[in-house]
Amino acid sequence: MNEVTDALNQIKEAIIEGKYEIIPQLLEGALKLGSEPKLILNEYMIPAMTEVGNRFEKHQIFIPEMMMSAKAMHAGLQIVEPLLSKAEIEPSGSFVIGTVKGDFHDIGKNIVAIMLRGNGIKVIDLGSDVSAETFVEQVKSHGAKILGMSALLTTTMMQMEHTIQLAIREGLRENVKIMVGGAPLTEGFSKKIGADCYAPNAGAAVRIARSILTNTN
Ligand code: B12
Repeated sequence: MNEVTDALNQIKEAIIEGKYEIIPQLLEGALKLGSEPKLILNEYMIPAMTEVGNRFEKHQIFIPEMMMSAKAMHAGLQIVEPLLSKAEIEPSGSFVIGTVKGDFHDIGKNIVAIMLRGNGIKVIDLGSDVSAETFVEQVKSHGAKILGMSALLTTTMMQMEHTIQLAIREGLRENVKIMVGGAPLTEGFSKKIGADCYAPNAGAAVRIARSILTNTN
């Protein structure tokens, strides 16, 4: 294994093992060796979290380990984000994003936000555990063209429908495109609840958002 691949695999391993203290040092090393931030994120950091999920599902790890991995992922995202944003093109519209009420999973939502920002889109990130009322209020006050909602739990997915229904009641639905995502979602579910689009990953989210913003500008 060459030096670069070895450095990248160490990052993946450190996230899986939840060794957040060594993440900055490992990332700096990989970047010094010339690794692209986007490649580190897409090919090593995100797959590390997928592996964490697999191990949790097989009862090989438990919540405390999962939390350590999430902490390591956050430490890595803080370093990678400014580097990805350097590729910024001109802003083309605003995108309100958040994880739905009752759901504290924010890693995937943060990655989507980072990638959108890196593609010149103004993002208003409401964080996690966001109520339908807050989503609707924030879309109104920012005049956002897209609302993105994330859910990682089957028990919180239905919050998306509540938000869409509230947007309809508030007369906002015609002005905003609604995009949904998160591991348990499907295209069919997104159609069923009346969303405009579903994206299975951050790359697709960026592609769809750019096309919406280009067509509505
Ligand atoms: C890390 C993690 C946690 C961390 C979260 C830390 C954090 N700050 O986010 C902690 C430890 C806190 C946690 C807690 C819990 N978790 Co958890 N968690 C995970 C885990 C391992 C990884 C999630 C993750 O970060 N994935 C990596 C990211 C990059 O992927 P992603 O989120 O899917 O995002 C991508 C796409 O989905 C998409 N996307 C995501 N959001 C959006 C939004 C938009 C708008 C778009 C367009 C696209 C998009 O783009 C992203 C990037 O490509 C998953 C397992 C899994 N396989 O998903 C379980 C998992 C989601 N958790 C689960 C459970 C059960 C829980 C708990 C209920 C456990 C408990 N008993 O307490 C609690 C719930 C707490 C709460 N109320 O939210 C279950 C859910 C099962 C279900 N059917 O609902 C899973 C699937 C594990 C399992 N296999 O059982 N968890």
